[in-house]
Amino acid sequence: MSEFSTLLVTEENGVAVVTINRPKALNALNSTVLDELSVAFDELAVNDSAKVIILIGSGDKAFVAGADITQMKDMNVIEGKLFAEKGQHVFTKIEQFPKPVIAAVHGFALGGGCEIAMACDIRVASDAAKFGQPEVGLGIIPGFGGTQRLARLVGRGMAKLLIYTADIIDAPEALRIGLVQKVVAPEALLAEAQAIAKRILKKSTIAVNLAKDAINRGMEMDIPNAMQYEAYIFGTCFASEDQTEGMTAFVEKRKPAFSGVFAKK
Ligand code: DAK
Repeated sequence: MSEFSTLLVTEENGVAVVTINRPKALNALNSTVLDELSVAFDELAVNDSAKVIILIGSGDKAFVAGADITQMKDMNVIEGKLFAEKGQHVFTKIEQFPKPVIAAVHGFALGGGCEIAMACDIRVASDAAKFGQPEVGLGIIPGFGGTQRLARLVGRGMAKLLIYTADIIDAPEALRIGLVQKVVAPEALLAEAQAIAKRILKKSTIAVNLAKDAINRGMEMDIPNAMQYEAYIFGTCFASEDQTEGMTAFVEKRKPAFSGVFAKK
């Protein structure tokens, strides 16, 4: 992995942990963080040993307190547009990343922080996590996909309530509305994300990654096209050794030993 000034990246037993490491600025997303996230995810995409990614913030106050307001404050129109394109590009890269990405959220996940968590596949929160889209209070709207991803995750009415009021909600409320999938004690946060990663790692990597693609792309289609796409992806699974092994192991009443090899039988 490259050396980064705003990220820490570790990898162990198939799980890479990407830590956004600007605790003094509550891990706010400036151009450097966005550039480094882009490089880190590019490198993890081609790193065969990293099969699940966990994204977390450093320090005990914030996951990410949003885009860096001090950097944005004096941007002109061109700089604002370039910053938005950079952010949207990175968030889309995470959303479409060919492996599962789990956000582990402790403390503030505001603005771009909530948006980057929403670009991940699964969100685990500590019971001290706080979520919100405060942009309208800054004279802007959520611009890293928030108006789109929040509405898709929690429904239009709830997304409008949160975005129009800029209300900050706590972890139990985030769980209730479906913004996060699990809430645990702060000290258990990383362990819980790792436990989920471990359960995913026991399954066919090929099937898991294809399921991500089918869900993500299908959600952008109408039902007939999405069903057709699902059938196409389902068929693709039959080109993998994992499909043969998974079904053979079932018939032989043993646990499967997946190779992750995508090879035509
Ligand atoms: N940017 C830069 N610095 C930040 C920051 C941020 N978003 N959030 C916090 N910090 C810095 C503070 O300035 C402070 O720095 P020092 O004064 O110590 O140097 C340090 O982190 C600690 O923060 P506080 O002293 O404020 O800590 P508190 O516990 O009192 O308050 C807080 C925590 C999270 C409630 C508060 O810091 C806060 O309200 N932060 C701002 C939250 C926010 O509004 N976030 C949303 C940002 S808007 C775009 C696309 C997307 C976006 C923008 C553009 N385009 C399409 C162009 C996204 C926008 C956003 O994310």
